[in-house]
Amino acid sequence: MLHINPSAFSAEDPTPAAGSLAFAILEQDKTKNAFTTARTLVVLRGLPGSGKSFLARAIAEAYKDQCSIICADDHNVKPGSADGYKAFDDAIVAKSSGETSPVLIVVDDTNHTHDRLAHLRGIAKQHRLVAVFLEPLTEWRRDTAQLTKKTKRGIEQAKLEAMKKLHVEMSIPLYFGWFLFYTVQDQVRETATKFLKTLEVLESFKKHIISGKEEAKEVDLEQYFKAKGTLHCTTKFTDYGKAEGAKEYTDKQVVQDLYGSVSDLSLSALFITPRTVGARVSLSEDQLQLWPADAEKEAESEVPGAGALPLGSRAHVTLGCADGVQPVQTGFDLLQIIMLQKDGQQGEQVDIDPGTLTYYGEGRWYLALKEPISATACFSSIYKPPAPGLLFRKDSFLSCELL
Ligand code: 2AM
Repeated sequence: MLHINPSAFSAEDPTPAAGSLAFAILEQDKTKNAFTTARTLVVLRGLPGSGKSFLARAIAEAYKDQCSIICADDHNVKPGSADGYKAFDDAIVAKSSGETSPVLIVVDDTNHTHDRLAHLRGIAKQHRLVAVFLEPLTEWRRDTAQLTKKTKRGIEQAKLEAMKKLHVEMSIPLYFGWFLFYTVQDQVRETATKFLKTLEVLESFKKHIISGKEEAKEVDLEQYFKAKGTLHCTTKFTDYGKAEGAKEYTDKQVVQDLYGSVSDLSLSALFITPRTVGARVSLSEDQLQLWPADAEKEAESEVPGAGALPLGSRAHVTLGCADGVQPVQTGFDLLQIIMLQKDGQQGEQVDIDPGTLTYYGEGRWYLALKEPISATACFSSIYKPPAPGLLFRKDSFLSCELL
């Protein structure tokens, strides 16, 4: 339960409207505890007068000295204008990069354009911060007639209407999912690398080698698979509203309620195919509430019969892809393996240290882990620039691209 100390707010602050601070980041103990250790960038987004600064202060009050607010108003940034962003961004980067930087950094600005959202997410990624995008829950947050009265900046309603259009368009991200905390990503990558190294020297693997040829030959799996960004388990690919069911998913009460919440994903298996390497995620009952009812059905065209598999069967973390392969393939590869298992295929089994490894033919290997990996993750969303930009960087296998 959230207890707000009234003295933390200025005299101008209204009393919070019932439910207007109902955010997981403020109300859920597990989430709050996790955010006191994992560095997080909370990006507030909303029209002037919608209650962002009030929300920022509520977060600061809840997290005390572990939280720092960076407010656009303090950096001469004007809503709807590109001016002033250099100094503002420098301040955000300075807070994000310092060793003594606060755990929670709150960016208080309108953030109503794709550019700004993608840019801030890029900063978060560069500095290994989990990014969460929050809009105030005030009743008037999109009512421009009320907002003109509430904002102290004297913005005309017509201008607010123009901002609102962009703001509403950007309310649907590229995708939703659970984003692994960065320290957890390091551990999962390490485990994945060990798995590939184990395979490379395994006689039965060499025999079936990734190309499917029967002759034994050397293969460098760490070169073969390229890393694909921040490790995450996609729940819904919404494509900024263009994907089918995107709006319905975004508007679901459970998605709103659990947005920003932290939970532990159970990674129960690792698998590779000639196209992808991934981790299977076994979702809990609570996590399944966020899983779209048609996620498996949507894969029917790629994996016939997948629609009849239990909800959550497609849940995975992509760890790497072969050249030219898109990450969405990882979920299809996993579903194919699960279909084979469902059809009773035994495959060729080998016991290795972390669990039972099974070869299902056509270069498909599945390692059921004796001990599932518990991966702490935040249910959040992603905005990306249209094409890799200035910050692009590529390291060795299973490291992150910057954007
Ligand atoms: P995945 O690795 O979890 O499969 C951005 O493209 C992310 O969205 C990818 O990492 C991929 O996640 C997922 N994705 C892309 N296209 C998708 C689609 N059509 N359906 C589901 N997920 C998709």
